Amino acid sequence: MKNECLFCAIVAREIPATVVYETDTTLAFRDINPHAPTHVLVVPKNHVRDAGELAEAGLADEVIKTAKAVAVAEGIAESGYRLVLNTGPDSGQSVFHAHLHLLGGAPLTLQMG
Ligand code: DGP
Repeated sequence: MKNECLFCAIVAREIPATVVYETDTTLAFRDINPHAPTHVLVVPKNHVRDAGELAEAGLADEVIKTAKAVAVAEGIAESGYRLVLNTGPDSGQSVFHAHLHLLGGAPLTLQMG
């Protein structure tokens, strides 16, 4: 893989992923280890490290709009869904290319930790 960043490599199609939606600036693909019937990651195509950098780059709106479009396409916009942006080590962020988790398709419980 040419890109050292895993999600940059997915954006560049250097490694496979199940892409469900794409815009000029964002890509949405299924999480490899789903925690809900629908578990999609929405990433900016440009590399930013975390939620703070995402906002500073002016990309947060576009990422959330893409998540909404995925929720509509997945048929969960009305039943509801959860959006999560893990940021930094204590959050459990494991891939340091900002990614918005979109979780839904069943009632979710809130687990801390
Ligand atoms: P986080 O803990 O917030 O950094 O979440 C990273 C997510 O990325 C985690 O839920 C699993 C997912 N993931 C890790 N490697 C891959 C991969 O190679 N492909 C896909 N589709 N998802 C991955």
